[in-house]
Amino acid sequence: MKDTKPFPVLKNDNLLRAARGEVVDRVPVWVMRQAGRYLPEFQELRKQHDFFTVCRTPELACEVTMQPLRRFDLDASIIFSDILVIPQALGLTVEMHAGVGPVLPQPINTPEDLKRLTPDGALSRLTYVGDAITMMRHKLEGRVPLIGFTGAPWTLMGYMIEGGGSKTMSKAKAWLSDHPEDTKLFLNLLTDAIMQVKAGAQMLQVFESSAEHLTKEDFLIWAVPYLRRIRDELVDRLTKKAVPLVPITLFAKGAGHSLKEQSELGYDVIGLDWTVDPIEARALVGPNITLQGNLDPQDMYRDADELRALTTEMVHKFGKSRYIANLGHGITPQTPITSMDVLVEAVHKAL
Ligand code: 1CP
Repeated sequence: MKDTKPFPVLKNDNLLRAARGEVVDRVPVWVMRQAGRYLPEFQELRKQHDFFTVCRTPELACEVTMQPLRRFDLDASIIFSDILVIPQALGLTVEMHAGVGPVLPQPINTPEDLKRLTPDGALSRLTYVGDAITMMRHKLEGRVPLIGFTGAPWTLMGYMIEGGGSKTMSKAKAWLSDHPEDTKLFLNLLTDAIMQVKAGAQMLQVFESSAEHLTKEDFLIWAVPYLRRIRDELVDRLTKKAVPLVPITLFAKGAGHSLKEQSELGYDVIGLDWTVDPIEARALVGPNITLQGNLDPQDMYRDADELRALTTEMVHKFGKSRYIANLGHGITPQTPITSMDVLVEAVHKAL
C-alpha cells in the first residue's frame, strides 16, 4: 500500500535556500557519490546484495542513503540509485561487475537496434525509485533535504552504445556523424524516459557526466537542446499538476567551456568540475544562479591541513551567497573516510 502520511517538516533547509538564492545559516555541503564505495558499511552490504537489488529494494536503498548521514554533518542526502536504471527500464540488460562498473552485454550497435527499446511502460518499471524516495523522506525525519537524480540523454546514450563506461566514447561519438537523425530520435526518447523519473524529491540533479567527451560545438548541438527540454518539461508537468517546483541542478562535467550557455537553460544550480575557476564561473553565469562544486576529488587524499586549507580557499572564492559546496565529481573509492569530516567541517567554518 502506498504511504500517504505527510512528510516530516524540514529542519536544515540550507541546501534549498542556497539553491533559491536565499540567506543561509551556513554554506551547505554534500558530496557526489557520498553513498557508496568508500564506506566499509556499504562494501559490507554489497557483499550480501547485488547492486541493482539494492536499488530496487526501498529498505536497502534507504539504508545506503542513510549511511553517510550517520557519520558526517552533511546538509543533503541523495537517494541511492544509478543513472543506468533508465536503460534497464527501456529493456536493456545492465549488470554491475565488481571492480569494473556497469556492463551492458547487448548494447545498441545500429539504429535498427533502437527497435529493441521498450519506452512504453518504462515509467511503471521505475516505481521502485519513487517508493525509495517516499520511504527515505520519512526516514530522514526532516533532518536534511533529499536529492533525486537522473542521467542526461547524451550520457545515457553513451553507456547504451558503448555497453559500459568508456574512456573515449568513440562508438557513441561516431553515431553523431554517421546517424545524426537517429541520434536525435535516440536522445529524445531518453528525454521522455527521464521525465518519468521525477518522484517527489526536494531537489533534482541532472548528470551529464560524459559532456567531457564532446567539443563545445557538439555539446551545444547534442546536449544543450535536450538539457533544455528536460528542465522545461519538468517545470511544465509540475506546474500543470500544481506540484510545487523543486530546484534543479545541471552538472555537465567537462563543459566549463559553455557556462554561459548552461546558465541560460533555466536551471537553478550549475555544478562545476574542478577545472573551472570559481571567480571566472561566477562572472560567466551572473548573479542569479547558484554554483555547486568544485574541489578536485583527488584533494581528498591530501593530509588534513592541506585539505582544510584548499577547502577554505574554495569557499572564500565562491562566497556564502548562492553556493553549495561539493567535490568537482564523485568521491573516489579509496578516499580516506577521515577526509570527509575535514571537508565538511572546513566548509562550515570557512565563513
Ligand atoms: O558495485 C558497486 O557498488 C558499484 C559502485 C556504484 C555506486 C555506489 C555505482 C556503479 N553506482 C553507484 C551509485 C550511484 N551512481 C549514485 C548514488 C548516490 C550518491 O551517493 O551519489 C549516483 C548519483 C550515481 C550516478 C552515476 N552512475 C553516474 C553519474 C555521476 C558520475 O559519477 O558521473 C554515472 C556516470 C554512473 C554510472 C556508473 N555506475 C557505477 C559506476 C562505477 C559508474 C561509472 C562507470 C564509468 O563510467 O566508468
